[in-house]
Amino acid sequence: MNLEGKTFVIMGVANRRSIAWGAARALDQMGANLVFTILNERFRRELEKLLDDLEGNHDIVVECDVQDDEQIASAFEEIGAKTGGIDGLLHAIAYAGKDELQGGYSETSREGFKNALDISSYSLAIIAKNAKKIMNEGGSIVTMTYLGGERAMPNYNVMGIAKAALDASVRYLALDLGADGFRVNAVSAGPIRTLSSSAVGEFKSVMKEMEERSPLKRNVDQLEVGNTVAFLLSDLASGITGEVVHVDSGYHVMA
Ligand code: 0WD
Repeated sequence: MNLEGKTFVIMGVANRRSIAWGAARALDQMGANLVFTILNERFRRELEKLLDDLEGNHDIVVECDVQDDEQIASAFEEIGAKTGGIDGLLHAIAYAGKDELQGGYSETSREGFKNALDISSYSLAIIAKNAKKIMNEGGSIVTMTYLGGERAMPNYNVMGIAKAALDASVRYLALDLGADGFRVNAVSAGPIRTLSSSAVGEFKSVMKEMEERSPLKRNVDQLEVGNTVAFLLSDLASGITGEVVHVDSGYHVMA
């Protein structure tokens, strides 16, 4: 796939293992220009170490904490001014406290619930609001979700509720932004070892079950997920919006 001349914003690279980094590598191989947003300055050093691995244009790195409305607005203004317009965006951001990701869901605190839903679900709406102002014709937004939003899975708890809200947000944003010709979709990835997933209780056993029970009998990796993100960001997916595409070795079809 050739994405030369296209510019995409990547949100959510924490380190080399991040799914967002898998997407960045896939898009870079396809010739796209990339803009990165980071949670805070702490992540800039980590990202800069990785950027040498990319071939294409990736000079713009902007701080954007999705809990800060003003910072989001100024980040997207800056990105718009520096790029002259973007063709799409990957939102690969989620957070829940470690305490909330083990034991029973009924033990979730009000504060933990608010925080998880704010960062992991609401953020897509406010990002869409700001991104649409600088998006070129045919622009596309992709977010990352997980099967735990469709089914009850041990330990995923409040993050499952957040993913269910995120999946519904994809449908409502698809309707909203569709009026301007913009698309909004989600990729539901199988379990992948990253900084975020290491906080989920008994995560190893989830990965083992994928290997044993999924139709492909193996786990997926960041690059496979990234390739699907690239497809949804590209014009090849011009008729797809409001969709959740599972990149999980087919695990979601199993009873
Ligand atoms: O198995 C997995 N790893 C799966 C992940 C399976 C299916 C879906 N996902 C989803 C996650 O829920 C998330 O939405 O993919 C997305 C990316 O997750 P990841 O690549 O597994 O995790 P990670 O490398 O930790 O990146 C997520 C990043 C944060 O990292 P940390 O570890 O510091 O929480 O999200 C960013 C941050 O860089 N982030 C924020 N960015 C802006 N503002 C914020 C924030 N407030 N909070 C977290």
